[in-house]
Amino acid sequence: MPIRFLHTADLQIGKGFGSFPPEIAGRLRAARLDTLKRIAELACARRVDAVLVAGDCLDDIAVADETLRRFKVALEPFAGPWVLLPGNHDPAIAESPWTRLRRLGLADGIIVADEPRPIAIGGTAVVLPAPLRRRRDAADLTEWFDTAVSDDGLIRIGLAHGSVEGFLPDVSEAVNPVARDRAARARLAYLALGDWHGRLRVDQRTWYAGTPEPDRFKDNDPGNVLDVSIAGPDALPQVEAVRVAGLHWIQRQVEIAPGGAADVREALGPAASELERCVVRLDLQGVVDLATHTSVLEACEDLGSRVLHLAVDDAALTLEPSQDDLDSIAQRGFVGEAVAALREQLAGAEAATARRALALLYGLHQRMGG
Ligand SMILES: [Mn+2]
Repeated sequence: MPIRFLHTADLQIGKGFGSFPPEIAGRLRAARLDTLKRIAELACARRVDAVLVAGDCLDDIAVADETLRRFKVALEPFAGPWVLLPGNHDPAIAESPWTRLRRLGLADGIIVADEPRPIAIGGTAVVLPAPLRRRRDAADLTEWFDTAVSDDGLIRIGLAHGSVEGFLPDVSEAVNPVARDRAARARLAYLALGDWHGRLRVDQRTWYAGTPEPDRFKDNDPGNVLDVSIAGPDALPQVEAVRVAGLHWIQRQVEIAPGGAADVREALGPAASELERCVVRLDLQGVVDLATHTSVLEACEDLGSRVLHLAVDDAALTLEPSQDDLDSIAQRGFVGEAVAALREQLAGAEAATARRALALLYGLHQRMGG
């Protein structure tokens, strides 16, 4: 008997996005709930047997009750079963979002996998969960899968949250480790993993789904859920990535040449048709005259009013006033004296500061139509 399910993880509902302005942070939080609702609708439309969430449904053990209620509502389009695994952001400690959710009342189809014991799914499969009971565990919590007994003919599916040993780039593996050969050792047809926010195939039976809604500028293929079909206990899984992300997070390095302000807008490339769904960070670099710099700032302001959010880092953009720039700034009175003083400093130790000050003066001058 086959099984088909959606595999997702790392929704981190309630994430604060504290580095963004409050209004934008609110929209980023709302996007995660919208995406969860889309996943529920997708599960319903595709008539899957279950949705497995491999940890970090919620961003923090202290998320507000309001957030927990909205989380429950977002699950409603799919009756279940949902199998929700506590991860390092929402570990199953004594007083956790899971105990609070139970008090708020959970629908029958919602299974909180906060105990390491088998969960039967529809008579064809058994899910073996490895819930986190603290944020960090040095032990491999998936070890019990190896000796877990299940009826012959059942499809064995592992569900865990952590770091596959010897596999992930730039990740400490001392915390929440998962043995790289766990699927083979525990005779799993599939091991559904969370914690790594990109989509990643570890082997043909072991996958990270990645977060379904991007939450940072990292180009590792977030924004999908995995639609997994398994024909029987020994069959290989068929895995299809389905795009569900609501927002695009785009970070670009933009080399600006003199006269090249249009490059700011062109940096976004094909995403340009959905600008209002883009969270953008531009790192500007290059050497430009002041006229170009003013045009670049205007182009950034224009782009900023078209996207959901734009952050610009121009620390690596070097300003090199041209003779035209300097000649066009008023030469008389207080401004003239300031310009003359700054021009003298262009060759000195404070040259970078002098260039910035001249750029400011130039910008003011242009805006006042001088
Ligand atoms: Mn995590």
